[in-house]
Amino acid sequence: MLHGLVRTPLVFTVEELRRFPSVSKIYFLECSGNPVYRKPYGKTASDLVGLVSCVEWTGVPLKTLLDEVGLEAGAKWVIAEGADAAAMTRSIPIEKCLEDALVVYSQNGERLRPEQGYPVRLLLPGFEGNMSVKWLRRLRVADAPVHSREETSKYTDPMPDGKARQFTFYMEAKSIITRPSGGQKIASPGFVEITGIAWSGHGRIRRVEVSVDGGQTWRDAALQDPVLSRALTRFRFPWSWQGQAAVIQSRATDETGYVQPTFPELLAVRGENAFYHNNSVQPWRVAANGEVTNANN
Ligand SMILES: Nc1nc2c(c(=O)[nH]1)N[C@H]1C(S)=C(S)[C@@H](COP(=O)(O)O)O[C@H]1N2
Ligand SMILES: [Mo]
Repeated sequence: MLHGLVRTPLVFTVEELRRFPSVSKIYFLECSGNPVYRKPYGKTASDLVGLVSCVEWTGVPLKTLLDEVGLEAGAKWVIAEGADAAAMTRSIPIEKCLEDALVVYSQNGERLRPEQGYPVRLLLPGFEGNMSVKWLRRLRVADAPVHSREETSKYTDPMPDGKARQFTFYMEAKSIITRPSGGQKIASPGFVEITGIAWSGHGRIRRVEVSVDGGQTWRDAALQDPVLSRALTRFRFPWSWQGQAAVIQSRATDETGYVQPTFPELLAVRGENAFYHNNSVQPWRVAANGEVTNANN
């Protein structure tokens, strides 16, 4: 159902939704609690940033549906409601709804799986995963946000001054080395290809740098084409490892010029009480015997 500040409210079935012109787009989807902010951190790349995915989504631009019903004056937010027992609800600014929000029914060419929101979910490219409401049953156009549980008690960011940031939608630029990474072991000294993924909710990844000396010096990694907006980007970096103990890490820069921060840099701004939106650089410790562990632990 699409109703609220619209000229012609619309109740439609999934089959009717699928009669609209469709688009297929590749986007990442990441939980903003990926990883949680506080130590102790996990052991592996999957423990640390496993709550991210990147697939081809198929559905209808939300703009097409909003054009169909006609927005009335004062339409500033769209309130999306899920059909789960919690009726999970989020408020989405109208600008995002008209820019690139999708109402999707397929993922990688197959219908959404039950756990991904079958039959229909919202997909907000680059915004925190929580806002991509699954099992979507209602979109209400409104002049103000609803201040639901997920945008007050959850998914807000407590700051050192005791106030909290609300509506921190964007997932900022981030990267992680996935090989070699925590839990893995380099078999013997010699050539090692360092590789990983980078992404940004603000658009394309422009650059990924890798350091193999604990952050003293950085060099550019190669980005694998195509580098898509708001999608995971693979990077690769050749390393000649002589069997010494080392700390390796990657840092991403996106098309806005924003550079991924270190954890101490994040801590200096956000303080100790933050929880979501930890996009800090992930250092891995390589021991002389080739074992790789989380250098933050
Ligand atoms: N209706 C509904 N939608 C939801 C959720 C939920 O609990 N209920 N979880 C959200 C959260 S917190 C995230 S991170 C993403 C995860 O999407 P995925 O399971 O497809 O990775 O879905 C979001 N959409
Ligand atoms: Mo999440």
